[in-house]
Amino acid sequence: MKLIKPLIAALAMFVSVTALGAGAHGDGHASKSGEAGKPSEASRTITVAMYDNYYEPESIAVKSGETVRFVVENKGNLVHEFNIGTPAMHEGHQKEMVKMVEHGVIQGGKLNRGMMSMDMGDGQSMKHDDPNSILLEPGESKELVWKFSDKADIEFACNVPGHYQSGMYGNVNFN
Ligand SMILES: [Cu+2]
Repeated sequence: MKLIKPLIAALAMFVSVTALGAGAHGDGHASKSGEAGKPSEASRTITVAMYDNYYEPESIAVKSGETVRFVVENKGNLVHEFNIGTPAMHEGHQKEMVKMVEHGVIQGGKLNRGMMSMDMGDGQSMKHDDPNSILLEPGESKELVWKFSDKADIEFACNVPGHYQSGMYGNVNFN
């Protein structure tokens, strides 16, 4: 039974890290993060690489009202998300993504896309098709066009359980 102790230690660590992270940014501040942008209105392209567990670049600067085309590449070994939202939005989404892991939709480096359209029994599915977010397996790449309508407290973040807590988020600075 040599395996059990380290496993319990790892689990305990995960739980305490998760508890620490929850509410760290939860100021209840309900500002909007912008809206889906039109590709024809994008002023420029920003390439974002996702690793285990951080982004490159670590932060971005935009102008109020600017539309940006993001090319997001997963260069890590785990499933990662690129989600543009307020800290409160990320906190809410993290709870949904815990369910995706519990149901086996996300398994480390694998994304079970077939399961994402399944009804989870409560009329909800795990489609994960919000316009402010993309979820990628290792090696995948996808585009997202976003309009930063108004200056607000916005972060891009990965809400796969444990990733935000280990630092996988970056600031959107308005200039
Ligand atoms: Cu991640």
